[in-house]
Amino acid sequence: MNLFENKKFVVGPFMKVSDPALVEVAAFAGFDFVIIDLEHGPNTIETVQNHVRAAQAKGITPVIRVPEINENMISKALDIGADYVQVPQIETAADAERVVKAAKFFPEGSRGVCRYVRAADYASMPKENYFGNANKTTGTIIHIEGNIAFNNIDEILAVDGIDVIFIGPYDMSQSCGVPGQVNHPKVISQMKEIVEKAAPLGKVVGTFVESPESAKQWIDLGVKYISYAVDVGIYFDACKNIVDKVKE
Ligand code: 3PY
Repeated sequence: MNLFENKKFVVGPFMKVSDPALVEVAAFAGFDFVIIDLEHGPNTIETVQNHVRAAQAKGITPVIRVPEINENMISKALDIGADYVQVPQIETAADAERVVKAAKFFPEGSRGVCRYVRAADYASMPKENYFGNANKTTGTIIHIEGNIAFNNIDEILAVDGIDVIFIGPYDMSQSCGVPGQVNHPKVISQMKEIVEKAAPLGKVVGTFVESPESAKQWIDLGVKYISYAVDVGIYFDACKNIVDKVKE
């Protein structure tokens, strides 16, 4: 897990389509990671195993977004070999601590222990290698996306063991009373405040963007984990561009 090593920022799309071929395509295009989505869309923990394999085979980082704070799903995502687990709807420091506890073995946490899983090469890996390294080779990403989280941001930022603070602009826009208006001044101002508070603490911040201009704007403000659009949206834009040009 060296997603950020020697990189000013990293960029990757959300994957909702169940066919891991699109993960391979994302890797060929040069994305650094993919966020394989279990919160929205049709995927299940069983369908995403091959997305994880495809990402690792092509040298990019598989992140799994689980549907909610759920110890069992966090452990399953890491057991099948995801390098990072991304957890939505974090509201308090206690929520963030729950994520760390579920994702890390002792002493950082109390992740369910099983080595008969892909992450431990199905128990063929020496025990000491697996349990000695798992906490270092996997990471945690948490979503800050509502007013409750925003009001608790100082306590959440103080929690150890979180690798990326991910600001979800869409959920945040809803929480600000302007659903979908991700460029609304109220949303942008909350997002910027989080970025500014995270910087002196050395915390990595991420967010979701849908245009290169928006990606650049957040990168310039110090955001390092750029989640860029969604597989189906990228495909739609490409199709629309072709159709518009051919039919004009
Ligand atoms: C949000 O914008 O709320 C997200 O969770 C990213 O899709």
